[in-house]
Amino acid sequence: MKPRLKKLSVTMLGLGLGFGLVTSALADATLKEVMDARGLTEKDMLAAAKTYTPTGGRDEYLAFSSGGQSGHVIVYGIPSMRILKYIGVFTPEPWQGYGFDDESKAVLDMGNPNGEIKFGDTHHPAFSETEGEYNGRYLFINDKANPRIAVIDLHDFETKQIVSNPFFRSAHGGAFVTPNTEYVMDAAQYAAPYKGTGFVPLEEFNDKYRGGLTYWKFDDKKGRIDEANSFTFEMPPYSQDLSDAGKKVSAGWGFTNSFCSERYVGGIEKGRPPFEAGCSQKDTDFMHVTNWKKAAELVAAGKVKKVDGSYMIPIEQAVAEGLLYLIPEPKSPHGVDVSPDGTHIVVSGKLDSHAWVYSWEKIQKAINNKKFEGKDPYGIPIIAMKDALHKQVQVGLGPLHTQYDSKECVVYTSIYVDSMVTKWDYCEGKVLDQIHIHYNIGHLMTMEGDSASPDGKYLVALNKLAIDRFNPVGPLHPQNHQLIDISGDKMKLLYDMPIPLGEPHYVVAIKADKLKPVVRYASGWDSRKDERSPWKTRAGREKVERVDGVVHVYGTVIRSHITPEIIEVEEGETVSIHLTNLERAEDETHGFAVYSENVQLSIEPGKTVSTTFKADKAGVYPYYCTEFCSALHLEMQGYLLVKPKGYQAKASKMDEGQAYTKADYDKQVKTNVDTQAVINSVVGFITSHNYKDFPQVVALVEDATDQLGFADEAKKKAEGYAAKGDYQNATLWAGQHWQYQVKTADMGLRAKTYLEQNGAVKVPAK
Ligand code: RUQ
Ligand code: CUA
Repeated sequence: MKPRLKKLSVTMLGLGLGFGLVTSALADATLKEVMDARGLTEKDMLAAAKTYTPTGGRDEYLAFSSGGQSGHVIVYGIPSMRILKYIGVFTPEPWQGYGFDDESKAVLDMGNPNGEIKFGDTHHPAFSETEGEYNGRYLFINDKANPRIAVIDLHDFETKQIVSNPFFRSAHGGAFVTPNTEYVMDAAQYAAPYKGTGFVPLEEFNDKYRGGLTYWKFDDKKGRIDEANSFTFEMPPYSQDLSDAGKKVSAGWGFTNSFCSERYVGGIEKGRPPFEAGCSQKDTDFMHVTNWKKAAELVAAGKVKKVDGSYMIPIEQAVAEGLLYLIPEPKSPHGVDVSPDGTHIVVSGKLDSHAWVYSWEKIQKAINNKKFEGKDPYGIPIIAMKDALHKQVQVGLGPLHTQYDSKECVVYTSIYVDSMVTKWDYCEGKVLDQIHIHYNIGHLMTMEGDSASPDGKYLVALNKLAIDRFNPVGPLHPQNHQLIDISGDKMKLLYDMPIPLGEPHYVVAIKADKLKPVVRYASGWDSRKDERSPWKTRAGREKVERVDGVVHVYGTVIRSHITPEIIEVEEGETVSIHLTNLERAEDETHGFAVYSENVQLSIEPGKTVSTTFKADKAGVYPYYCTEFCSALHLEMQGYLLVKPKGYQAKASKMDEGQAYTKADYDKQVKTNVDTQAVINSVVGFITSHNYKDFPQVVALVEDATDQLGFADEAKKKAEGYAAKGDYQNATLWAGQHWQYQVKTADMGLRAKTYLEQNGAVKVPAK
C-alpha cells in the first residue's frame, strides 16, 4: 500500500491546491470531501468511528501499561487510545513531584538494594483480584533489573510501596497475583548466588547458583506487601521466566516456565559458543508447578526456616512436602497462561511453531498417583509430557503470549517472527483467524483478559518494532500499540498508537467503572503513607519553627498565593518546607519550585508535601508555583532569603514610591462593587436553577463560597485601614478583596456554563 502522505499530495496536486489551502478548505468540507482529501476509505471511517471519542467523552476501559525502561506506568483509555497519565514508579517523575518531595523520596528509597537506583525495567503490571475478578483497588508491577515489586493504589494512582527481592539479582517473571490477591508471584530470571552470598565463580554454577520464585504476601487491609510473611521457593538455576496463578479448579497452585534449563554458561570472548546457542540446545525446558497454598500453611505452622530474615523453602523440603514439580515444555518457552476456568494452561515455545495446551486435570492426576518419568539433577519429580498435555496446535512462527476471549475456548496468541496474531480454539485445537500486525508483536492483551471472566471486545497488540508506521523521529522509534476489534469472527485492525516512553512489555485493562479514584485528599494528607501528615497546616496557622537545627516552614498554597511569601534563614541552616494545598476545588493543583535547589512539588487539593534541603550558600532564591492554576498564577511567588552569618538588617525601605491615596482606594472599592454585581447575577442564575442535581456544580458552588469567605476577611481589613486613614494598606487589601472576588466569579461562571450546557431547569422561587 502506498503511504498516506503521498496519496494526499497527489490529490492536492490534482486539485492544484497548496497544503494550507486544503486545510483551510477542509473546515467547511463534507465528510466525503474530507475522505477524498485525506485519502481515507470507508473502512478507515468505520475504524475511526469505533475509536473516536468526542470532547468530554469517556473510555470504556482503562489500560495500565508497563513503561519499560522508563520505570513508569502509562495509563490510557480504550478504545480511544488517549494517554491519560504516567505514574512514577521506579523513576522520579517531576510533574508529580515523585522523587522530589520528601514523602515520595522515601517510597523510591524503600527498594534500593544498592544505594541509589533511579530507574526500573518494568515488565508486567497486574491488578488485584477478588475471586479471580479485577477489583480495581491496586496495581502491581515488577522491575526486572533490580528485582523489585511496586504497589500502586488505584484510589489516587500513586505508588505507595516498593519491595526489593531478598534473594534474587534479576526477576523478569512478576507480577502475577493469586485469585484473592493473597500473593504476588515474582520469579528469578538469571540464576545467581543468592544475595546473602558474595562472589561465587561460574565453575560452581550448577551447585551454588540458584533460581527461585517468591510469593509476596499482600495485606489487603493495609494495601501493602507484608515482607515478613512472604516466602521464596529455592529453584534450580534454570532461568525461571513468566508465571501465572491457578484459578478456580487449579487455585492454590502456580505455574512458572523457564528457559536455559541446559544451565549453559556463555563466554563468547573466550571462544565459547554464546548463551543463545547453549541455551537453546535441548528440545524442551521445564514448567515449574508449585503448591503455594500448602507452602503458606507450612510457613504459618513455623515449618519453614528464614534465611537472611526471609522465609526460604529449600528444594529438598519442597520435594519432600510435594510442593514442587516439573513438566517438560517446548524449547525456550515464553508465555504461560492459565484459562479463565483454571482447567488449561497454554505455553508457547519461542523457537517452536506450536502452542502447547496442558490439562490441569491430567497434571493433578499424575501428582496424585505419583506418576513421574524421573527426577531432574536436583531431585525434583518430572511429570511426563504425555501425562500432562492436552493438545499441540500449530499457530505460527515464534509464538509468545496467549490471551483469553469471553467466548469459550477462544484464545489469541502473539506470533513474534511472523508478525501476527493467531486466533484459535484450544479445546478443539484449531486455528480460527489470523491478522498481520506491524511489527514483531511481544505481548497482547484482551479486556480483563487475565481475570476469571475476560470481556473480549478489544485486543491490543504490543509491537516491538514500529519501523514505517509513524513520522520519523530519529533512530530510536516509538513502540506501536495496535488496537484490534475482536468482537466478530474476523479480527479487525482499528488504530495505531505510538508509545514513546520505553518498551512497554505488558499491559492490563480494566473496566473503567470499576475504578473510583478520588479528586481531592482529606485536608493535610500524606498521600504516600495514606494518613494525616504531621506537617499539615490550616489557613491562618502558617508558622516557622526552628527545631534541632532545622527550620520548619509550615506553609499553605491557595489561588494565588503561597504563605509564607518571604522565608528568611541563615546560611548553613537546613530548611524543611511543608506545604498544604487548601483548595477543595477539583483540578486546582499547585506546584512549588525553588531556584537551584532541585525542588519541584506537586500539591494536589488537600495534600501536604515537604521538601528538605540545606541552604548552604547565602543568596536570594525565588520560588514560585509551577502549575498554571489561576489568572494570577505568575504572581504566586516568594523569596527564600539566605542571609550571610551575622547579617544585620537595615531599616525597612519596602514599598517606597508606592504611596496609595484615598482616590486609589475609592477606585478599587468601586471596582469591587461592580464585580460583586456580576457575582450576584451569576449566583442568582445558579440558585434559580436546579443546581443541586449536579454534583459538579455543587462542588463549584462550595468552592466559590469558600473564596467569598476569604473575600469578606480581606474587605474587613481594607475597611479597618481606611478608617485609620492608612490608604496604603487599605488599597492593597481592597485589591486582595478583588482577587478573591475574581476567583469566585470564575468558579460561578464555570458553574453557570455547566448548567446551561447540561439542561438545568428553572425552579420556582420560594
Ligand atoms: S516479556 S514479549 Cu518481558 Cu512479558 Cu514477553
Ligand atoms: Cu498555583 Cu500557579
